[in-house]
Amino acid sequence: MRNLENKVIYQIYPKSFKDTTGNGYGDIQGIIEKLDYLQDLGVDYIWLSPCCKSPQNDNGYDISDYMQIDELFGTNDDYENLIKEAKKRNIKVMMDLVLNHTSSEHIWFKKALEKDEKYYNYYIWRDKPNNIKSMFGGSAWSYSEEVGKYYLRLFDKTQPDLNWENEEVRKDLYKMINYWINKGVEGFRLDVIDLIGKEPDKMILGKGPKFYEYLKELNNNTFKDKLLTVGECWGSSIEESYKMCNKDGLTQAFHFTYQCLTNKDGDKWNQTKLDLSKLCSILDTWENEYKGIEAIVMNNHDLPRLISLWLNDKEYRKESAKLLITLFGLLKGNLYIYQGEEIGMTNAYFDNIDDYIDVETLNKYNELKEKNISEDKIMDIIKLISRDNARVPMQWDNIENAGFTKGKPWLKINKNYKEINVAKDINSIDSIFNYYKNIIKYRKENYSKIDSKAIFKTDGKILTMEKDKFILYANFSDQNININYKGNILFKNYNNIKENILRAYEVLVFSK
Ligand code: TEU
Repeated sequence: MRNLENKVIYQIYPKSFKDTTGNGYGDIQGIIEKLDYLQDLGVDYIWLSPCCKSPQNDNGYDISDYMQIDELFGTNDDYENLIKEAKKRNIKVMMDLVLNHTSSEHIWFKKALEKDEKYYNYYIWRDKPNNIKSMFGGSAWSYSEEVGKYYLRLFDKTQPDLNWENEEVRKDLYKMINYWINKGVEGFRLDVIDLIGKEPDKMILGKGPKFYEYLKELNNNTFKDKLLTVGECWGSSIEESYKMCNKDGLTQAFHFTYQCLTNKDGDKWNQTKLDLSKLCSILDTWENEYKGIEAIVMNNHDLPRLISLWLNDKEYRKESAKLLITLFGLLKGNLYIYQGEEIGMTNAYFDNIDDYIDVETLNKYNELKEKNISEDKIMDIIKLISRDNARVPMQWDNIENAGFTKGKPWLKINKNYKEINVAKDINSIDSIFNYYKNIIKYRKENYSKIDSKAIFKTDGKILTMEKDKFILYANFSDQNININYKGNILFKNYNNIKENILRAYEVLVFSK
């Protein structure tokens, strides 16, 4: 493997990371200011969610100019300065590539609306829509009065899908990627990359017939198997992920199998209880069968905070956060950390729909209102699942606006910032931050002990993971449970250990 294994990648949502101008939005200068903090944590890469020019209808995943950094975040020079400053700290920059669609504000789409033949064929037009649904609710087809046809948009109506069958589209995208590689970007996260092979007339969306061919061409014209690339491929099986992760494709893929475990029948708006036996089976497959590099990820900008979804983010918040990073931090592959999880940030749980901004959330709210579901019932699921939960500003301090901005934050600050913030955690020896640092340090110094066969077991409350050199016990329940354990303690998430008892949300790791 191209020594791209056992890396720690820290995902930054630039809009919510650190504002240095007082306009209420995070910016690139703010990231530069926090590079020492990230170096102290021990990260190898920073993955920035998109900063290119965008009308922000989908917070930057609707790009109107791939070559221009949006002034909301700064300038192209700022981005190049970030790459330089990060490099000084042995941190590489990973760019978020949105290749499946552009913004409707992109010049290509504007020309398409003017019926410019070349750019008309950059998108997917039909006289009549079929019943493909958008990921954000409703039909995936929108009618253009200017063109007199429908265009495909698997996300928001302002995010028209690109026509990857058109070689001109692919060439323009490769040119753009190489521009950023030449600027010093050394990694790429590829947004919904499995959708580029779609065949809408056959109702094929993910991993279509030409997907692997496009992936090979993309890789051979840009990354050339030298850079760390991770594809976002919701619901990919181990076989599909394995098939796309090789020298002709990606380094690794986000499959989101375990993160979606509590989605009832695949519907995240319909939650069910965490089934530890299913978690064990997924982890067993990824740890023992998958030959590629697993992308270990608990949180991101689209998911509710995992300690809020799976465990107890109130009375046992610290124990819960440490339990999860102990289990996931001792898995093989690359470890992805989403901003704020290293200090145990939780869901924001905003009570009022007016406090939400996410297009997916607002569409879901309106859809459920139309079904005459009560406001309380709708808000209960939105408070748990909305993507805005993970997008609230980073909590740096206990001062106004959590030290994120001197202006009015674009999205409300989580009201628990006075108790949960970086300044407090950095200075507390048994904090979640310092626990994350220790897990990351252990990975760097003992990866051979992690990179071994794993045996997973569970009784429905306690999950055990046994590797050659250590055994982990994690109590996912709020009860005290008797167990027999022995060995030298390697990690614990309480200040002490109790003889043969595993307490609520307690995790213990013993070296063998
Ligand atoms: O996400 C793809 C996607 O399908 C999820 O965002 C969606 O919310 C799903 O329900 C998972 O909860 C990528 C980006 O990560 C996301 O932020 C963008 O909104 C989307 O693509 C469109 O670019």
